[in-house]
Amino acid sequence: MFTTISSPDHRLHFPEGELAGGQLVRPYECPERWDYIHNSLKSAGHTDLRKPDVLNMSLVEKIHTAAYLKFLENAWHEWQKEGFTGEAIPTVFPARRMQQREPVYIDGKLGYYAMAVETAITSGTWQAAKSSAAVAATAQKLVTSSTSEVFALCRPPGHHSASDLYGGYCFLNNAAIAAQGFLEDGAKRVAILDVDFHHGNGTQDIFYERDDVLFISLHGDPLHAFPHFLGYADETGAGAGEGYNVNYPMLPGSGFSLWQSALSDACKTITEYSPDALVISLGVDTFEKDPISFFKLTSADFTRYGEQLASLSLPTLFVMEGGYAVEEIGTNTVNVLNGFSGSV
Ligand code: SP5
Ligand code: ZN
Repeated sequence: MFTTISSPDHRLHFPEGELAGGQLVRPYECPERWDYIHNSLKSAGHTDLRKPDVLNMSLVEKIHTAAYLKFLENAWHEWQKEGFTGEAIPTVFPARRMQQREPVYIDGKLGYYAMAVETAITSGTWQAAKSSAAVAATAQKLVTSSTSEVFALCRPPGHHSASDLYGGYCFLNNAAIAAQGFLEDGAKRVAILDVDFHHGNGTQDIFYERDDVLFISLHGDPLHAFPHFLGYADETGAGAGEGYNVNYPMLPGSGFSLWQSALSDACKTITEYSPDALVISLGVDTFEKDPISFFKLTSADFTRYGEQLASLSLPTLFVMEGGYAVEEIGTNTVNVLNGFSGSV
C-alpha cells in the first residue's frame, strides 16, 4: 500500500484564468485534479494519507535563489498595491539582447521571473506552492527512512520551475527539492526520471552542471510542444554534469511502444548510474485523451510502465506533476502506483 503525503492548502492556488488560445479560460491545472486522484487512491485501498511536516526553507534555498523566493512571497502583495484588480500575469520579458536585471516595478519583476504566462499568481499562490514543496520534502524523508511506497501528491506541480523561474503551472520545483533532500540525508547519487508529457526544463536546468543528480526526461518534442525552448536530445549536461542529462523528445502521435522503448533505454542508464534513490516526476498528461498533449498512452499502459519502474528495485519516490484529463487522472495515476506495487 502506498503512503500518500498531501495538503489541503493546494486549494489556495486556483487562478480564475489561464491564457490559452488567446482567451482567458478556466485553468487546466485545477483543484479537482487533486480530488480525482485522492478518490482513486482511496478506492484502490491506498488509505494511508498524511499531512506534510513544516517546510524546511533552508532545503528550498538550495534549489531556488533567495531573490526568486522573495519575489514569489511578495508578488501578489506588490501587484495589489498597484491597484490591479485582475490576477498577476506578466506582459513584458527580458528577451534577446536585453538586460537580465530584476526591475523594481511588479510588471517587470513578473516578466523577469516567468518562463510562460499561462500561470497566474493569486493571493494564495505562495502558500500553496510552499505546501506542495513540503509534501515532496516530507515524502522524501519517508523514503529515506525505508518506507517503500510513497506518493507525494503535489499541487501545484514543479518541474517547469528552475532556480529563478516560474511558469507552466509551477512555482517551486518539488522533485528537485526532494532530490536535494535525499542528498542532504546521505544519498551520494539521485536519479530523476521525468515521465510528464512536457519536458522538465526546470529540473534539467537546476542540475545541468551536476553529476550527483542524473536527470532523464521523456516528453513531447520541443519543436511541437511546451515548453518549446528546452528539451532537445543534444542537451547532455555541462561541466561536471556532462553526460548526466538525457532527453527523449518524441513527435506528435507517439504511442506506448515508442514511449516504452525510450523508458527501457532510460532504465538502463539509471541502473548504470546506480543511484541511492529515484524520484519519478509523475505527470499523466501522456494520456491519449489529455486536452493539451499529444501522446497516445492508454490507461492500461500506465500500469505496464509502473511495473517496469518497479523492476529497477530502487528506493523510489513518486512526485505528482501534470495531467489534465481530469476525470481519468485518478485512474491513470493509481495505475502507475499499482503497477509499481504489483497489486494489479
Ligand atoms: C506541469 C505541466 O504539465 N505543465 C504544463 C504547462 C502547459 N502550459 C501551456 C500549454 C499550452 C498547450 N497548448 C496546446 C493546445 C493543444 N490543443
Ligand atoms: Zn505536463
